[in-house]
Amino acid sequence: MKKTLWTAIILCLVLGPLVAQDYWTTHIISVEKKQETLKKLSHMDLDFLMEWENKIYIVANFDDFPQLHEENVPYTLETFNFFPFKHTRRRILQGGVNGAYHSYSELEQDLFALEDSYPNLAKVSVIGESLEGRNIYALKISDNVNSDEAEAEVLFTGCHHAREWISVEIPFLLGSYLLENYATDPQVQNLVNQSEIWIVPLVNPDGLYYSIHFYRYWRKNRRNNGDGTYGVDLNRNYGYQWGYDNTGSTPYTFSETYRGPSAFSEPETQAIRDLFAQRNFNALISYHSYSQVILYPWGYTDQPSADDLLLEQIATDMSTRIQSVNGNIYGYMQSGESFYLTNGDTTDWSYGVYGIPSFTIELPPADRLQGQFFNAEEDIQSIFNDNLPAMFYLVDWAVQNSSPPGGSSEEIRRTPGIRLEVKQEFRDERTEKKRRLAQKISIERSARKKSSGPRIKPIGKQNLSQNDPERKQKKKKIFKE
Ligand code: 0X9
Ligand code: CA
Ligand code: CA
Ligand code: ZN
Repeated sequence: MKKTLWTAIILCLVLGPLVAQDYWTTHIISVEKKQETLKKLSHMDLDFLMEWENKIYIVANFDDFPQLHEENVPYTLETFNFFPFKHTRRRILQGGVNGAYHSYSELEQDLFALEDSYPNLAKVSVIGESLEGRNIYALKISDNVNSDEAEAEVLFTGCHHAREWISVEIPFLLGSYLLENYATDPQVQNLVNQSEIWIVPLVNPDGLYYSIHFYRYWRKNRRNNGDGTYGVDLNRNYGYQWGYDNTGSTPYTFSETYRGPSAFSEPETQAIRDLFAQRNFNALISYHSYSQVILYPWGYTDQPSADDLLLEQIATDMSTRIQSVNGNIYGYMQSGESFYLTNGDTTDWSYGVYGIPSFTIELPPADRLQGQFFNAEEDIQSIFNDNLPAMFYLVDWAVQNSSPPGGSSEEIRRTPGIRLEVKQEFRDERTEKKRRLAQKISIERSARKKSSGPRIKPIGKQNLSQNDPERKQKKKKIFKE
């Protein structure tokens, strides 16, 4: 105790000035005091701070990190443990580098822990490998999880975009919720028994790593584009109407919405494509943030899809269910009717090729002023609570709609562009609500057009590469966390 206090005092004295000046570029890290590690460090020009409880503490500058990765030195970021800032302190101490949010390795651990605890219900598989060699994990949840049963299949994905940390948590929490409540909650049991729920919480592990350790606003994957720029926007790399125009994605490597050299050029999108080829999904939600909205295809055009009514119906139903939890409102609309177009996104592809209802859910906050890509760690749980009934609803929808009437147990594979069924009552009452919404959107759109030209991304989603510290970096390296 005394020792801790002294350490803290000494550190404050030594590092006090550092905090003010170099807060963004200088960090304190610790490494295990191991022969192997020390040998690697000895080649580097580092600022050793102290040794304590079998760990070596180091002051590392921004420029040191690439080398640490190059040498494959495992370290822990300690900065925030020494200089706690406001409310976040306790959580960061509990949850490692990025607080209560999952890093790649934390997620890996937690997924395997779920599999270990619920071997009959949960199965983790590796569906692909990222550019930098990280695994892309899928968690399958079902009764008799090890056998492939003729049940409805629903896919939930998260984190196509690195900085959208909350989008890892929501699908992950669905997994843990289902497993933890299976034994006691008949509704959960029912749903899990009748379906195969697939969760891929982290499609872009390299990007997430970069966002945690280097640049919080990183969006794309970590493709070396070979011209000094990095990253392909994974949500522009899917193979349906890929590169349809240069508004919904761009051919420019530096752009935040760079679509890549060809459709499915990236291993991360290939992993999802290949998973689809092996499974028989009936519905999909791809989580993103932010803006609290449920979007459905098409994204590449503002023309409605052949299944516009059905997609809207499901979106409305999900929105209603979300709202019923805590009153939080998630709007809904066709993607291409929002204020920007997207081509090559996940949901246009899954709907366009497999004909399944597909949704992008943009999680909170509702707008930039309420925190942009940052949600308080304390809010993760309630964001999940809000979303859970919508997730249940979609799985239930898939269960109700996946097998042909007459109860044949044989599965149907939907063919591209198949027309789905819409409840007649919905067709009849597609209502005031839609008209009012359309009106509201068109007002917002024209306001945006007036202020900033047509079809640009909203503020806070614009190209941020000017601020990207990567520009200062010379070396790029492959590393594992
Ligand atoms: O632009 C995207 O990929 C998604 N938004 S985000 O801010 N998370 O990057 C939205 C994809 C859905 N499509 C459209 N809104 N058109
Ligand atoms: Ca964490
Ligand atoms: Ca099953
Ligand atoms: Zn996104």
